[in-house]
Amino acid sequence: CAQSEESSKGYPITELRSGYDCWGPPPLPPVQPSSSHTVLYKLPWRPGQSPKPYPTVPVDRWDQEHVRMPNSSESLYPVQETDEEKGLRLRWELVQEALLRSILNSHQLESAILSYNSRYNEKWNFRALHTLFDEVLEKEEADVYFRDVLPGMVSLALQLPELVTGPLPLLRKHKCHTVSLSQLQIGSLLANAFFCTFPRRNSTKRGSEYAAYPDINFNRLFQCGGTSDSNSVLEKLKCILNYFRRICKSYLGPQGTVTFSRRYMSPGSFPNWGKSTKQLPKLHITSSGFIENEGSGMLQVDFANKFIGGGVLGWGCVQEEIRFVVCPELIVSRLFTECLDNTEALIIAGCERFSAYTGYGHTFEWAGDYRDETPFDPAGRRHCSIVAMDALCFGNPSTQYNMQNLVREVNKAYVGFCEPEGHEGSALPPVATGNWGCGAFRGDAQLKALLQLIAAGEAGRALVYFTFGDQTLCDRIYGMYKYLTDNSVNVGHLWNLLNQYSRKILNTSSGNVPDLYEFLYSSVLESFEKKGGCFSIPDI
Ligand code: AR6
Repeated sequence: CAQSEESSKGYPITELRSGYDCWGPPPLPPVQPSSSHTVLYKLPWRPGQSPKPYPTVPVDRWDQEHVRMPNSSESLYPVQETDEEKGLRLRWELVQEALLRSILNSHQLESAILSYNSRYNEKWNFRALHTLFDEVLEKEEADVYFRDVLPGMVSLALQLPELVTGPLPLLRKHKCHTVSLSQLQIGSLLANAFFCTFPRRNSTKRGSEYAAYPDINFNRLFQCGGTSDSNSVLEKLKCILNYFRRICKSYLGPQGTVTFSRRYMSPGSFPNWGKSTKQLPKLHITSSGFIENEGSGMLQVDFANKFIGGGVLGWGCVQEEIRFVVCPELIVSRLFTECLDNTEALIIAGCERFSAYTGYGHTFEWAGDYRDETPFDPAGRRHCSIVAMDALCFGNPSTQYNMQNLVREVNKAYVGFCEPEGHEGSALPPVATGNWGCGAFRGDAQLKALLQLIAAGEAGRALVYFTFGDQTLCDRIYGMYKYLTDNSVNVGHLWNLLNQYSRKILNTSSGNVPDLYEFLYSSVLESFEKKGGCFSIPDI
């Protein structure tokens, strides 16, 4: 089953796709309101029109279970009424007054935003935003933005009370809960985030109400300027502006829907890895291509931070942040997703891609508008499913082979890959992944590939692995995979071998740590010889 192209190995991608019809069902529960699924628009979804908000009569909740909305009647802000007197005003009135004034450049935008965030007058700066509009964009382009795009963004932000009429639940730790929103509702929420209107979200200090949530107001991104790293921040801003330009320009607005599903498994409910008799999954591995392109129609892994989106609203510009700026609807998950614990993942189905890009990290650049032709499912979601799973970040990479860490990582991958309720028995699309946890988080890709194979094998779905241009890694992982499968090593057996390796390095002085793959080759060979067989290690 090896492929003809040198850069790709394993099962042909077409064969892996043929297991499910065309795009396959998204691995998510259907959109059906219930106690564990909040739907903030009217069902059923109809193509060609933007879904109407639900409920019809707005409900305002100002509590710890829901997002505190900027337009809540309980959202008050201190204002200096006279020289001596301070008073409280409705924050939403302040927002409306500020944003409805004429805003013709980034400096006026800064003043508007600070007028309802006056506590941060001395703390925030808008360096990146000013650099973009004063120095990077042509004057004509900047003028067009303030003349044509910004008013649309203001209008979208200020329609929040009419567009998001129901309380938006927080997706809290250790609770499986799903939220479905229309793309238009997400646009309005994100426009509010851009204008920094979300109350109680400006302090990330320990003990503050939202300390366990990612930040959502865009002020941190606006101030990431003035260093040699700021170029990628400016490019990220271009992606975001392109998103707003697109959704504000379209006459009907975006018409689809997006579902965000927090998945939690209690630590006691995971498979007993050492006892599993499941086969290793089918694997396609390639050094060319990207998860978000060639992984279309598959469950695409977001190499996440436990604070979803990681540094998207700051300096970060690696896999997760790039995905979030080219598909900005993902950013709204930061508004309501508490940081992920060890046995949790977030699945996002339906988001649209708006921008093309080139480069990575410091070389990242916005490469223009992107028209996403992905078809919709019957519930209005684009057939694009992303699973956010945060690997462990290893200060000292040698600790990644500790049993406790292996368990943590395999469980994390499993909670992301496993069959969602309601889909039992249906063929699940493959997982599109790669060097998860092996860039910023300093993991060993050879190990992580095996852990992901174990989790995918147990979950009963194929793995499509992108090594991001690394042909040697592609050959090595495939060589190991072929060796294991040729020798009928299954999930449980492989897990036990990793366990042995973990014990071995624990008892070895640091200089003499054996290479993981060498260890596996010789261990499998030993057990094979014991059974009277003879098998040679591939030469790679
Ligand atoms: N497709 C396939 N592989 C990719 C792609 C892509 N589009 N982009 C990168 N890679 P990294 P981590 C490969 O560092 O180590 C963020 O800040 C490439 O080989 O993004 O899990 C998050 O918010 C790259 O080195 O993931 C977290 O805070 C490798 O994937 C943190 O980084 C790992 O990408 C997560 O770090």
